[in-house]
Formats: sequence, structure tokens, C-alpha cells
Amino acid sequence: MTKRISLTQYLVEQQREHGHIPAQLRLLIEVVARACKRIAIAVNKGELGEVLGTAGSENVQGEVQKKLDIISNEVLIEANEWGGHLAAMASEEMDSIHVVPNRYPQGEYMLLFDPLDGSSNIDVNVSIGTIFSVLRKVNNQRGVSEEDFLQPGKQQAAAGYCVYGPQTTLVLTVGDGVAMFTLDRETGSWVLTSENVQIPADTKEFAINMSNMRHWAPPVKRYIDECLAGKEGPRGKDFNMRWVASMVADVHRILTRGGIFMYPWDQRDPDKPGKLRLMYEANPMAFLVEQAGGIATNGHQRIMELQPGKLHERVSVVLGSKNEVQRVTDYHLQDAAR
Ligand code: P6P
Repeated sequence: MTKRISLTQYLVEQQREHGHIPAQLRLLIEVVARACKRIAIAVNKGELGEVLGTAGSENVQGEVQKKLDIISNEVLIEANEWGGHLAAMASEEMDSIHVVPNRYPQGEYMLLFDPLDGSSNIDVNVSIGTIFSVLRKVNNQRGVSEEDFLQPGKQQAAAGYCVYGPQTTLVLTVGDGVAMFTLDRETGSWVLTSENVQIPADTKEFAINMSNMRHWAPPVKRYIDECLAGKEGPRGKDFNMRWVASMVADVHRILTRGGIFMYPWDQRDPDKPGKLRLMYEANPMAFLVEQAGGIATNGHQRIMELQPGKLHERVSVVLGSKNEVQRVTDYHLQDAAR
């Protein structure tokens, strides 16, 4: 039974025992956790808060913004800019970075986030989430720029998400395993409910948007065909499929009971590596998955090794139970060797 302690006590004890949660990082994590609580309240109100539906605008991705996308983004910006722990922020919902205004002290970290991932699920009451990634500021001059954000995922100081589902759960890593905190709505506290999370190496559950099957590259089609062939096929076992269309919900399931999640390249837009964003979706999820004993690749190589070329860069994602992700990588290698 995991000892039921608060997020603050967990972070203080982690710093005392392992010393890699400096004060500014602890403050950052607690501020993001508090912002997620506020987002959870807005999400939970739904129509009662008149926050459903579209905002009548588009983001840099060309996606129609939901009211809650914009509200969540504003909550995270306002919560983080005055604390002195951050130099700048970047968001899926903002074209360029948001540098901490001169009226506030600058800190040594940079925060990236998808403020509300899975927006297509907001209006139909299906789990959605906030994803965040923390990088260290690389130069000590005040003028932080977009280029300072372009660090490979292996440089992350911390990463996590909050899933707004039947429970509101914050999942976090600072590089020493994965811990989960459930929001106690009666006290308003984040309570530790799981630590040292481990993803089983094998699974019978895959997550992919099957409607794109005709567009996939051969190795992906081969892998999924074999899953669909089940016991009678080359895998010799039946598989189950899940697709929530909220990466946070699908990854949370995988961290909780194993599985493989795939959003691969497809031929609809050959120059686009994939749909998901590298900096504030794939990298933080890859950090969490690897810290839980899983693997996260773009089908060919480790996501956290990729050198970003631009802030809103997209990437193919294959992550989860290591033996399944490795199989997909092997199929790509075999296909390339043909
Ligand atoms: P599709 C949500 O929009 C998202 O970015 C991820 O959270 C999710 O896994 C994926 O896109 C869903 O994409 O094409 O199935 O709607």
C-alpha cells in the first residue's frame, strides 16, 4: 500500500533523499499541479460553466480552439509567470514562446505544455488532460529565445500530465521513476497513490486509430495485421484494441496496465513525420514511459534522442510495453533492409 502523503511531502522527501528536486523545480511542479486543479474544476463544470464548445479561433496547428483550450492555456500562463522559477513558456496553443515579463524575476527553467490534450473529447465528456515538460534554461542572459527550447527530450528535468477522468490524477517524473497523485476533492490535496510505476514488458492491448490503416507504412500494417490475426496468426495470442483519442488517457492506461500506443507516419501528408507534437506531447510522454520501464520511439529511434528543429515540430510515436515497441522497430529495420 503506497503511503498516502501529499505532493509537497513527496517532493520534499525526494529532495532530502535524492537531492535532484531543487527549490525552483519543486515550486514549478507545485504551481503546475495547482493550475491543473483549477483546470480540473473548469473541465468538471462543463456546460454549467459555459465553457464547452469552440472559441471561434484557430491555433498555430490550424486546429479549431475550444473555449477550454484557451482557458487552460491562460490558467497555466498566469499561474507560472510571477513565481521566479521560469524564464519562459511554450504551448501548443501559442504561436511563439511566452517570456516571463520584466516585472518578474526570471528562473532557471522553461515550461512547455499542451494545456488541454484531446480537445475533440471535451464536449462529449470523455477523459482529456494537460501534458507538461520542463527544460533547463541553457544560457544565463535574460534574452531567452525559441532556440533555447530546441533541446532533445533526454534533457528534460521533469515531465508529467494530469488526466481529467473519473479520477483527476497527476502523473510525474523528475528522472527517478514515475509517481501518481490522485486529487482529493474534499481537501483539495494531491495524494500519492502510486510510485515506482512499471509498464509490463508484454501486452495484449494496442492503441491506434484504425481508420487510418490504408495510409500506414508496411511495417505498421504488418504489426497491426498480426495483432488482428490473433491466436490463429503468427503472434499466437488474441489482442484487444483501445483508442480514446486523448493521448493522456491512452498513455495513462498503458502506465497502469501495459499496452502499445501508436500514432505513426502515414502517406496522407508524406512530408509530415506524424500528427503528435514532439516538444510537448511525445517528449514528456516518452520520459514517463521510459522511467516506467517502457520504450518510446518514432518507429525507428528513441524519441528522446531526436534533435528538434522547430518548436511545433511533429513526430511519429510508438510507445509502451518494451517487447511490443521493439517488435515494431524490428519490422521497420527488416522493411528497410529489403
Ligand atoms: P485522432 C488529440 O487531438 C491528439 O493530439 C492526441 O491526444 C490523440 O492521441 C490524437 O490526437 C487523436 O488523433 O486522429 O484519432 O483524432
